[in-house]
Amino acid sequence: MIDNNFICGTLEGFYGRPWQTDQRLQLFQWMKEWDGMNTYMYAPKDDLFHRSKWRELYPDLLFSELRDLIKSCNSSNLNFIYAIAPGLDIAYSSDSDWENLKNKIKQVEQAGCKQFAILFDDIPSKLSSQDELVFSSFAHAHAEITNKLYTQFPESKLLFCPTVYCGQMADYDVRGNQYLNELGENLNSNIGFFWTGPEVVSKNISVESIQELRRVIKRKPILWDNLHANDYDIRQIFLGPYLGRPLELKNELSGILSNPNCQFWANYTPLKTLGMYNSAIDQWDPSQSFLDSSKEWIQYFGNNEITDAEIQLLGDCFYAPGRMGEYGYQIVKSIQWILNHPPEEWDGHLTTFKSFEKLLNSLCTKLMATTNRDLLYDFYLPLWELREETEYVSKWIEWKQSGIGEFVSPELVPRRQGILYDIQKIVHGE
Ligand code: GDL
Repeated sequence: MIDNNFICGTLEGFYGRPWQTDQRLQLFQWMKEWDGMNTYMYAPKDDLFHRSKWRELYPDLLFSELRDLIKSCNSSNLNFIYAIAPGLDIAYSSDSDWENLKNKIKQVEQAGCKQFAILFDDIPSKLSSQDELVFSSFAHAHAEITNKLYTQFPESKLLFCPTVYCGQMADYDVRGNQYLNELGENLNSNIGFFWTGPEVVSKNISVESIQELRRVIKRKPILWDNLHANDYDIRQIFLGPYLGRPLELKNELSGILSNPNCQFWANYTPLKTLGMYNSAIDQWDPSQSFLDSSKEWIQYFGNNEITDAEIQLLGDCFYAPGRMGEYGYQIVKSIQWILNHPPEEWDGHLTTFKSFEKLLNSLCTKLMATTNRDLLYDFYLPLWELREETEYVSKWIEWKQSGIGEFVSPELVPRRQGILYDIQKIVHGE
């Protein structure tokens, strides 16, 4: 049985261009149809009124858009959580900032929202001299303002994101972290507590790590899961399934919200498989869940000539942070072999590479003709780069097989130049 009190869903909480209204409506439609998903949290870092201008009320047009969004979410039987992120410049001890915060929440409440979150991630972690006169510590300020908000809106659910939100930020000493211990003592125990795992982007999360955290914060945390987030590296995209979290982890958590790729259309499989993970009882097979959900994902590709094999190739190449799908590993292995061995030893590796190249090219051609242009643009950068690199290898193979002269790069336009690459060369070497 799925626990209906377990929060599970999507968190739009990345840096970069927020999703469009029609994309969010599509998301609600998906989540309504899927098992295991019940929540959407609105926290786009670059909604001006969520973070930079948190004090200001939404102007009329944006307010009515937000109201419509909340309505659609609720009518899909999903919980809508509105998050506010005042931490960049709030004066914790100021009465006027308290009024600003209260008024903003009241405004969103009038739009029909009943659940809120207050976020203190990625902010300056030192109190101003004015606040130091009133609060003994950063945790004291956070607990006090969040508890006050909780008391002010007794009908609403409230979640809290700390400034230390992963093991790494606690110098991997969660038990000894003063900020977390103080919050555990002082933050009202009915307030939800976000955590991203051992790292900001946690490849794996162990049951023990969360048990340790629970003892410190005195409640079950909600996982703010950045597994599929890609806002920190625009050249990557993650299409793989929900993985690296044992099923038993759910017992230690009060919820999981996935903060996924900025590119909306990349998120079908990551989110669908999170719902599947939440519904799973005693067995979890990420690769199988990927295969199952990608069969449904294909209908959104806007070209019914695209095949299962092409979608799987896409997923296996762009799987998860630091991980590829099985086919991705085979391709890399074959390229490595080819580059380091004479042509007479290439055998099956050449076949693997050639069939990969063919599949990739046919996928790209079909995507170019898709009627879902937004989906195409979402995949453009990583796919384009992969295709260029593949073409390069292909030309090198041709040259090697011909046995003639020097290898001449087939690149027609210069790539990977500019200030970023120059700095990287100096810092990290060639
Ligand atoms: C973060 C940010 C999040 C961002 C993610 C990945 C949290 C709590 N905050 O640190 O907004 O999308 O990293 O870059 O994760």
